[in-house]
Amino acid sequence: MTLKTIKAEPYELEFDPSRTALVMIDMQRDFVEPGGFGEMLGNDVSLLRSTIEPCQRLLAAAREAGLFVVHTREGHRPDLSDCPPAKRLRGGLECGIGDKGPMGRILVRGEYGHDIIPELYPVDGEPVIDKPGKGAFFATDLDLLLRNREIRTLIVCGVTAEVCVHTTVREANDRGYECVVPSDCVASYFPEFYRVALEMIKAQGGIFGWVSDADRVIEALA
Ligand code: TIU
Repeated sequence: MTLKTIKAEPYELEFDPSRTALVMIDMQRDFVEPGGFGEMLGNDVSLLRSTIEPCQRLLAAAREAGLFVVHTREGHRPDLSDCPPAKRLRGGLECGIGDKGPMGRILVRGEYGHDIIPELYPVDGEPVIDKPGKGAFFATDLDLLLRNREIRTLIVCGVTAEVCVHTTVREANDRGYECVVPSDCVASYFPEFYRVALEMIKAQGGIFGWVSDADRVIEALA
């Protein structure tokens, strides 16, 4: 076992690459691409698209270093039987979960908009976790996959910082994983939420984990 060190806040993080996973959260067309669900709701997707290039670099470095790479997608079965009515009805949207949106039915598995953007598409052997909630551990087998590989450290990337990334980091923290979030590999539609989401992770001595960036994580993986 060779331990490596990521320069991060609030302090350096030691990790064992053979027990570390890269978790790419919900880099789906409907959240990230112009013309998708996110933009239809009035959001500026360019704020999210800035993560694509650093995520690509980090994903390449992680694959090169032999890290376990996992992708997630938020979405539901076509009959919506796994979508809580509270989630489906929230916001009273004219076009919400399950409805026909600009890129297919919103947050429904198998639809074009639900899939991962081509720039970050999984390669053979990389599991894709389809999750009905915001957190990647809720009602999925992610924890089982990670424990079977004795994974201890998670590098968590994706969107959005304060919603699915944060929920996943909090779930992982309570399950005993150490999480590091590269700041340029996560984003929010709300700049203030992005800033505070990262502050909240590293406050109080790293209450939920560590914050670093793509370059410093890549340097550590080299
Ligand atoms: N993936 C994820 O964060 N899902 C969301 O619904 N995010 C929002 O910010 N709305």
